[in-house]
Amino acid sequence: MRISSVTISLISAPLKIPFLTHLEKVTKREAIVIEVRDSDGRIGYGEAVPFSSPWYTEETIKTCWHILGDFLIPLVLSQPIQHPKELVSLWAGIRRNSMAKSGLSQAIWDLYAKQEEVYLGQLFGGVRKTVAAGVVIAADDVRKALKQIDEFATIGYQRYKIKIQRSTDISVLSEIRRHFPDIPLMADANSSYSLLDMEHLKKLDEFNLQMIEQPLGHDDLMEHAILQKEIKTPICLDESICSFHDAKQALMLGSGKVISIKMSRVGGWAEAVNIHNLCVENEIPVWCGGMIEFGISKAHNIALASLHGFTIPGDLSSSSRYWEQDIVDPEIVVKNGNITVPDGVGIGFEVDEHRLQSMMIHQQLFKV
Ligand code: OSB
Ligand code: MG
Repeated sequence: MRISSVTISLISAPLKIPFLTHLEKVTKREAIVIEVRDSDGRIGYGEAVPFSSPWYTEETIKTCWHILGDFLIPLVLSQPIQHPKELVSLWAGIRRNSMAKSGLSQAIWDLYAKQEEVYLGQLFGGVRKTVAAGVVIAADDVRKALKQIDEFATIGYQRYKIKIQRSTDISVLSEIRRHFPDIPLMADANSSYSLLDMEHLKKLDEFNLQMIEQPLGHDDLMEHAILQKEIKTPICLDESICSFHDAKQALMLGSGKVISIKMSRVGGWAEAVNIHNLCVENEIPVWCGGMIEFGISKAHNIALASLHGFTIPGDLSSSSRYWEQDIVDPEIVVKNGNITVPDGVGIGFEVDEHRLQSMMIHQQLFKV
């Protein structure tokens, strides 16, 4: 498919408001923007979304830069690629490093869709004209959380996900339910509990949560299966699902009732779509998870969430949720609780190269 060069750019921007979990406080976000060019001047865009430190997955901005520059990009440039489906076998010898793979996979699929002159989502059978928007509340304290819910409610978000932890969960959830008895609410624990907390976790059934995300170990499937038998609230797996194989095992074990699919966590488009298809076959609902990302990654998420198995509102929020200014044009907006799926070619959004330049820390060019 005629790839002539690849550029990787480290960008950085402050978040409008800090994003707090029991694991980390994010105030500034770095990401790696990947541009894949063909000889006709088309550009495919991807965004690798590891954090600056390895608190969510083991990858970091630096490991990702290294894997892209020293392994993945040289492989892609060293031989002709007919179709982006070939990336899976091309990268089979490189273990894990999913976020690096995902970023490059995004850029190559975007370029391919532009060469074929179709919307990216359409290549995977995307059917939705709009995707349901959901927002994450990760505030310093419950007062700020309530204020944020109030503000986001004016935009009509269809789902609110609150970050919880063992020490404050009951008081935070009680306050939220006191003020907002009926909002569609779920909680994300980012592995704040262990099986020793079983009796405590049963108490969370009272809060009418749509689901609880990743209550136990980040790499666990077995204990989640034990927990799911004891609590009514559906468990949704996030960190535990890093591959199609993980998803298959989770279904075999009954580790949860819902899966959050993040293409960055599973290594790119092909793996994400395979997990989606597996879940559809097994009647497991899925939603699209977020990574506090810029507009390129968000645009890929919107295309992914246009597939029919994405029946639950995901972490799909507007550009303005995190950024004063995003790098895509037009910016991503939520209207009446929905985001319109674009119908242009590729990711369907332009990238504002000027704005990208203004956020740039450094850049590296790779040629055939
Ligand atoms: O656990 O889902 C998570 C963001 C960064 C890292 C991990 C998680 C999150 C979110 C999604 O909760 C936030 C978003 O992109 O809106
Ligand atoms: Mg999560």
